Amino acid sequence: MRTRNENGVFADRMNSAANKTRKFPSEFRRNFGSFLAHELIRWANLDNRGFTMIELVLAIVVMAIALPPLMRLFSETAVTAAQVDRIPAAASLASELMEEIKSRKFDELSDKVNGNWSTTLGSDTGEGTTKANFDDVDDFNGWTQSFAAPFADYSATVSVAYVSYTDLNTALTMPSPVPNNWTPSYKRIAVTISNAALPGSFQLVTVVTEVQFL
Ligand SMILES: [Ca+2]
Repeated sequence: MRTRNENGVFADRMNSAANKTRKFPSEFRRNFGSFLAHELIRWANLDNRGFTMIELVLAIVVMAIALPPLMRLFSETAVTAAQVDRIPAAASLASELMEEIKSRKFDELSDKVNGNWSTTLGSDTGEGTTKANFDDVDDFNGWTQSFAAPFADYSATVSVAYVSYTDLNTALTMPSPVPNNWTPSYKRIAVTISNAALPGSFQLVTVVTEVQFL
């Protein structure tokens, strides 16, 4: 005859359920026999155990070691993103100004005097500091300007110098006085764009010669 316990459940059913609960881990491992099963059971057993003090301390130590580099990585990424946005704008502004300079003639003089082109570089008499008055490329030597919004945080400087055809990248210092037949027929134009968010300035350089204006 089947007997019931105080909750009204059959005793033999209770025993059966208890046996299944006790046997479950070993049967589970035997049936599947895998490391994964073992780990699952171990994880399940740990579920209600909570953390020991040593585990908590270790977790804090790991966080303390890992967090600073991670935070630095995030801030560096933000700075780099700001720079990436500004570099194409700087290149575009430099190119625009360079094209404007190159649209002017090679020299104020229409022909050499004593074998020389202009012996001073910069705006000529009557041209002042108004860009619209500039009619040759070296009028822009020493030119500085800012830009209208949304590029108000960019600025430009320009330098123009004679260079020898043997070294187009090295500006020649004008001698004083300038001897006859000294000035080369090449001028190096350097447009430099600056922005406070960029680690360095952006420079665009080209060389022009009087031949292209003939
Ligand atoms: Ca001029």
